[in-house]
Amino acid sequence: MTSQPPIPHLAAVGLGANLPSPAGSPRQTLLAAIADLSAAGTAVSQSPFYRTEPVGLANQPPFVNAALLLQTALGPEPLLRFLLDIEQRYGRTRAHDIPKGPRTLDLDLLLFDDLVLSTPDLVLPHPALAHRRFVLEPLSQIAPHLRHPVLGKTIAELLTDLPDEGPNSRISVVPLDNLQPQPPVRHG
Ligand code: PH2
Ligand code: MG
Ligand code: MG
Repeated sequence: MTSQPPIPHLAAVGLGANLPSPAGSPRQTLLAAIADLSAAGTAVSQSPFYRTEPVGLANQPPFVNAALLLQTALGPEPLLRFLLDIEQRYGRTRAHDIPKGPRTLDLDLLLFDDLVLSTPDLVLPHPALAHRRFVLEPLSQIAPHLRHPVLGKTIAELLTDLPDEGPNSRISVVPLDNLQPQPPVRHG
C-alpha cells in the first residue's frame, strides 16, 4: 500500500481585532496573523479589511474585520488549535476576555468544508456566522457562493437576508482602503 496525499479541506476563517497587540495596530495584527496562517495551509483568497462598528458591547474601539479562505490538510480540531495558538501569540488572554468585548485578535473558524459539528470546543458552521454583517460582508467578497450546510443558503443570500433592524444589521462596515468620510449608515 502506498499512502495517499491528504485531501485538502477548505476552511473559512473570520478575523477581528480592536486593541493593539505585540504586532502593532489591529490592522498590523491581522496582517501578521494572516502570514502565520500560511503555516497551516494555503490562503486561496483574502477579503479586504473593513473598519466595523462594534457589535454586542458599545463602549469599545471600532474593529478591523476580514475573512480568508484557507486550503488545509489539517482537520477541524487541529486547525482550531492552530487558530487559538495564533490568538495567544498576539496577546489574547481568553481568561480575562469580556464577552463581546475588546480583543487583540479573534480568529473564528466559520466553515470547514460542509461539515456540521458540535462539540464542547467547536461548533460548525460558526453559530453567529449567519447573523453578523461584520462577518458576512467580508466573506461575501471572496466566497459569495459558499453554502451554509445547515441553512442551505449561500453567503450572498445570508447577507441579503440580514434584517434591517437589530444590532448586527445597520452597522457601519467600511472597507479600510476607502476610509473617506462616510454618510451615517445607522438608520432609525
Ligand atoms: N467581535 C466581537 C464582539 N463585537 N464587533 C465587530 N464589529 N467585529 C467583531 O469582530 C466583533 C464585534 C467578539 O468577538
Ligand atoms: Mg472567537
Ligand atoms: Mg468572534
